[in-house]
Amino acid sequence: MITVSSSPYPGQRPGTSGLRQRVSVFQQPHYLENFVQAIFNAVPSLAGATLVVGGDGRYHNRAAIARIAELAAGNGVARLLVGRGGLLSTPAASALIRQRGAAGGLILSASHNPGGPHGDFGIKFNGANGAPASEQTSAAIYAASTAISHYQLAEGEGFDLDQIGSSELAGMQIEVIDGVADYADLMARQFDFAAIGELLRSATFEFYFDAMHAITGPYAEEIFCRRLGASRSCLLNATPREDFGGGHPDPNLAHAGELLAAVNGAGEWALGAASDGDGDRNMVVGSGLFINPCDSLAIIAANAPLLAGLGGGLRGVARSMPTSRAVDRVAAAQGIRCYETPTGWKFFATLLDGGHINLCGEESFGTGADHLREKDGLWAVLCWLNIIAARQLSPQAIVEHHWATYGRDFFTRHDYEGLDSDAAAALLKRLEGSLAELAGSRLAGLAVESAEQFSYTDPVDGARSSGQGIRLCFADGSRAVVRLSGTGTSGATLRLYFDRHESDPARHCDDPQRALAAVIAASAEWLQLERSVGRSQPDVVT
Ligand code: VG1
Ligand code: CO
Repeated sequence: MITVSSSPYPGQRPGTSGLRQRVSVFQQPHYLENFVQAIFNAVPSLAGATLVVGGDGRYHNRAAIARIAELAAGNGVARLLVGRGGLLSTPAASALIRQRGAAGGLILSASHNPGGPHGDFGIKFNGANGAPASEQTSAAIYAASTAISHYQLAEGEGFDLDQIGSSELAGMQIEVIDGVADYADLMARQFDFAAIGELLRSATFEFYFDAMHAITGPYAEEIFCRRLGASRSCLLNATPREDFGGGHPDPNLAHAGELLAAVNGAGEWALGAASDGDGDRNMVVGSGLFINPCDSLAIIAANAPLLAGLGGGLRGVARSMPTSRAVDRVAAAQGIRCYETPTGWKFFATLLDGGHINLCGEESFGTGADHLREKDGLWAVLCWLNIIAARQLSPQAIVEHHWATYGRDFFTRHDYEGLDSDAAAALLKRLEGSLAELAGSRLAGLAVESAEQFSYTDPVDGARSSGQGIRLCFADGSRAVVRLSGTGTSGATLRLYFDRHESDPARHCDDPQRALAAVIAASAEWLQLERSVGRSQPDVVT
């Protein structure tokens, strides 16, 4: 056993359940060690217990796992469960923690952030329920990281990350397992694999899945090709690469060009899907049809009785605050409750644990359910395949039928990336200061009904979270939400969200930007972005 002295460091952003930084920052001496030791200090239940570790395969994954094994043994972990090749998708890790009774897991990923030696790396800590660390645990880890004086290592011979089997390191058992099989078994229990298999093998249906050279490739191959009989040619970019092939593993219209080209070239009976770096998010598209994640959540909710994993119906649903209110309408029709939470999956986890909901989602392409405690990209794609197979309707017809029943919630998100952090913080401060005088005023002709900072009290554990995004509600029913991203690693990212419900199908239009033009103009007048952060156009429009 070796004890290395070390000094406090301000690595983790307070209030976040993990650490996300440039690879070069992680490669500094003691940096990763400090954070992982802070986790062991803050979560004493890990000693003597099982710990899961795996990542999305990005650069530095293997080196980090080798070091984490030494730290785990040095801190008395009894058993380390590692995905073969060091690979585990975020949802698969969450499931594994739950299935194997682990006390927690370390997921090595910076999700959608680019990888490679010049890209980003990250470590997330999930607790015994498989969910991202709660606000309280995150705060305890942060506090431990500012008070750290040393870390403990057990040095031993390295173990073979690519070979399934058991080995030992200073009394700790290391088990390298097949991370894909358990997850595929879990999916087989959630869906009607016979019906989906028939759909995927039929000549009239075309399916494409883009793994974006990130973690979901091996999972997609096992599930779609080996178990469901789809042709191997339905998979795009299915080999995990340390730099994601130089791409940006973010499933959105800006970054999934290859997928969009394939699906748009197919007929109405086609579905395309993509996942992000660590496999927790999803995008689904039809031919010439973008299904926004808020609508996707609502459509899954409306079709829940068709999905075995949702137990024949819904207990309750939840969405993050900036997500459109499309799912609220489905909940109202079914007489169940819809919870509105701050952005981030940990807020859904307590509602799932408490049995209040069994379906939830975010506008940022995250959808999930009660089967584990993370958002789950492949699960959402399987929902769509199952719904199409059960209803024998094309994606287009399913979406149109939904809008005809519930009306349509137009939604868009505008991201301004790489802003000067001080300028962005000053902007948010100025906006907050102007909230009181906004209510009752008009912006670009639109009457403001209310303007507030969103706060949330967890109905299960009573924890209070404030400052979760500024929300303006207008008299015509539209909303604008402003918040700063918590996941970027360079400068600040400002996210603006807009939504508006349209009940008259005759007034539907194909372009959400046009449908939301009035509320976009109103918030532009308020934000004055050109003046405050020197930008007039967003970098990414979803
Ligand atoms: C973004 C999304 C948020 C999501 C988070 C983690 O956060 O907006 O909805 O939960 O990423 O997703 P932010 O703070 O940048 O807006 V991921 O795929 O990192 O696991
Ligand atoms: Co992710």
